Amino acid sequence: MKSILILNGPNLNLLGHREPEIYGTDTTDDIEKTCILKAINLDVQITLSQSNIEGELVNIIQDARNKHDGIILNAGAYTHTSIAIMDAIIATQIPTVEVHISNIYHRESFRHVSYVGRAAIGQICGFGIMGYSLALEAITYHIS
Ligand code: CA2
Repeated sequence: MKSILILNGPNLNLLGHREPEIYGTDTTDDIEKTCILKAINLDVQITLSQSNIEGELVNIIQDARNKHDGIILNAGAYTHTSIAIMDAIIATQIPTVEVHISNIYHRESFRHVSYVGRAAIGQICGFGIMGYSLALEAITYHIS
C-alpha cells in the first residue's frame, strides 16, 4: 500500500481558532478526519505531521525517504521564504503536492511567490481544507 505524508508548517496548528475569515473554522482535527476518510477510499496509508520550526520540517522531509511515496505539504509562511525546504524536497525526490487553504494569489504580493512550488509537482490552493483531500487524490494518481 502506498504511504503519503501530510505535513503542515508554522501556525497551522492554530487553524479554526484564529482568522476564520481567511482560513475558515475547520481545525487540524477536521483535516485529519477528512484525510482519513479519503485515504480509506483511495486505499492509501497516511501520516500527519506538523511543525512550527523550519529545520524540523527539513528533517521530516529528509526522513520521509524510504518511508513515504508522496508528500502533501502546506509549508505555511515558509512557502514564500524557505530555500531550505525547497532543497529538501528536491534532494529527497519524493513527489510533493503543495497545498494552501487560502487562495494565496488573492492575497498580499509576498504570498504570490512559492519556493515550494518550484520543487512540487503541482499546487492546490483556495479550496479550504478540501484542498488536502484533493491533493491526496492527485498524489495517489501521480504515484500509481
Ligand atoms: O493558506 C494557507 O494554507 C497558507 O499556507 C497559510 C499560512 C500563510 O502564511 C500562507 O501564506 C498561506 C498561514 C498559516 C497560519 O494559519 C493560521 C491559522 C489560524 C490563525 C492564524 C494563522
